[in-house]
Amino acid sequence: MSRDAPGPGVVLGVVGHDIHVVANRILAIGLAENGFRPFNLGTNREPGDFADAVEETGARAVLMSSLNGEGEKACEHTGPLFAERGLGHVLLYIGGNLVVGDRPAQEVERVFTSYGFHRVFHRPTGFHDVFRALRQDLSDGHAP
Ligand code: B12
Repeated sequence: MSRDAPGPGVVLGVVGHDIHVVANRILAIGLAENGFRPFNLGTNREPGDFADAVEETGARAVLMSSLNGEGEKACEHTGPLFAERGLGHVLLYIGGNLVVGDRPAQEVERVFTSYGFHRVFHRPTGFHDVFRALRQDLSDGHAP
């Protein structure tokens, strides 16, 4: 995806030692078809890789996936890491199968919000709802 293409830049990828790639691919296609400019890092990524990509591309949002149950550990320091690197203005979303076991969605949301994520999508999610939220948060100038 070209840096000069129109639409807000969005970095996406799968965090941790996680190779579940299907949702990531669908999400990338959906973003492009819905007026965003996706930069897809693919699988097996650390939070720092997302920050690197934001610096490189000027993207305004990050969409992380975590499917294999590692997310709770792998994402713990995401918000502070972005803030330390001067990227506190970047919108952080995470989605997937975010924890091991059957825990209430509200509890999962609380955990990942405490890590610095602005929106948390645990388990199956309609991507059109995600794109709508993204558009809204970006047009609000995002300062959740
Ligand atoms: C296919 C699959 C695999 C394939 C992956 C192939 C590939 N390269 O993609 C293989 C066989 C390799 C695999 C391996 C493993 N898997 Co697997 N796998 C699956 C399976 C059957 C389907 C995943 C899938 O592609 N679904 C289709 C996509 C479209 O849906 P999705 O991934 O669920 O994503 C949806 C949402 O989560 C959400 N979403 C996802 N990302 C994001 C991001 C954002 C920002 C948003 C908003 C939304 C969002 O949107 C999507 C649409 O609703 C699931 C079970 C299931 N039925 O879901 C298990 C599952 C994900 N796997 C699981 C596990 C445990 C593993 C292994 C650890 C097993 C093992 N012991 O080896 C390994 C991990 C390997 C690794 N290093 O990551 C568990 C994870 C459990 C957990 N989180 O606690 C699951 C849930 C199975 C289970 N019920 O136990 N797996």
